[in-house]
Amino acid sequence: MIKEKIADLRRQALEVVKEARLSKDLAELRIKYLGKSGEITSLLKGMREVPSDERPMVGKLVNDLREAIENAIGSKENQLKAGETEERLKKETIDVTLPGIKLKQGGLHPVNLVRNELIEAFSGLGFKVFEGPEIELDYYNFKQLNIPDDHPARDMQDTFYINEGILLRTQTSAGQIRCMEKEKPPIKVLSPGRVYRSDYDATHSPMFHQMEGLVVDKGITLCDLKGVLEAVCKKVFAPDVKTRLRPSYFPFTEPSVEIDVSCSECGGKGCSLCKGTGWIEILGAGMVNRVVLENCGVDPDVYSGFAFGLGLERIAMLKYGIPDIRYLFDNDIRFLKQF
Ligand code: FA5
Repeated sequence: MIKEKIADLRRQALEVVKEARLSKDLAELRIKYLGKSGEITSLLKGMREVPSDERPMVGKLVNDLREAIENAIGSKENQLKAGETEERLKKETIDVTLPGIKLKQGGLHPVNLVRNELIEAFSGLGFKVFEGPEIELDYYNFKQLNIPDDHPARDMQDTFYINEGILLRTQTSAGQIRCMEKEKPPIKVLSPGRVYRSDYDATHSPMFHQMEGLVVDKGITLCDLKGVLEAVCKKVFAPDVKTRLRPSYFPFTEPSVEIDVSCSECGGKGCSLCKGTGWIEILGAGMVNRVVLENCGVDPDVYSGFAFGLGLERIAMLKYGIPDIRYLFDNDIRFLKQF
């Protein structure tokens, strides 16, 4: 009786193993036949009913059956795995003749383009870059620049204060003081960086970039300032661009000037961009005030210097014809892609 049962189970098990199509089916069959509560285990449980003289022979048959099922599952498993690997490799085949996926190339922001261009132009004239902190002491941003606590010039720059005495720098001019404290003349530095003011309209942004220039040496005059800025403007705008100096006021320069360039849009005839004047203001500048030199331990009777500060966004707007400063900070990819 049990012999027939063993023979039936062998036939049935080898058949289903042969028919299996997936590795996971084989795993299920292994549990069904060879698992703890599988068919072989239940056969062994039935051994109690087998007459004792037949037990060794029946035991051998059960062991043979277990071995036969294990072997059948093992070899079927190898066969399926080989097939599955082949199938996967076929699916993963790469057609090297297909065109590749083009990676989108990023570009530099217009403010960085202008910044790099200016640094290159000034470096050619011997300027080196000096960078100061964005979170600055009132001492460097105002006091040492000849703007004491109650000076009305503080109203010209709407300041973000962090606490009393500490602020977000409103001008890269703070770097002038840090530089003169650190280095002795001759000094010829360029200090680019972010500055902050409580301003917001088409030409004013609460965060913008300035680039400061400072030259201190013996015998520096306003002509040197004009010559340097004229050379750079011709390089950055156009070789025929004209520049002019207009009297202005900054507490840290004396005399102070504003520098205009001839309008790139109308060539100086007058248009809406230059508000009919033919000129566009690009920066503030002047001869370093004696008081500032003295504050930094530089003898104003031996040394003189000039300083200038320009707004990078304004230059980028002029150069690329950008009508509103906010385009520069909206991060609209359609705008940025044009540069
Ligand atoms: C100054 O900040 C002086 N420190 C410049 C200077 C340096 C004068 C050295 C003398 C010697 P002013 O506040 O004018 O000056 O700003 C300089 C430039 O920054 C302006 O010409 C303008 O181009 C730009 N600017 C000012 N405010 C903003 C703003 N809110 N958004 C964008 N650009 C601005």
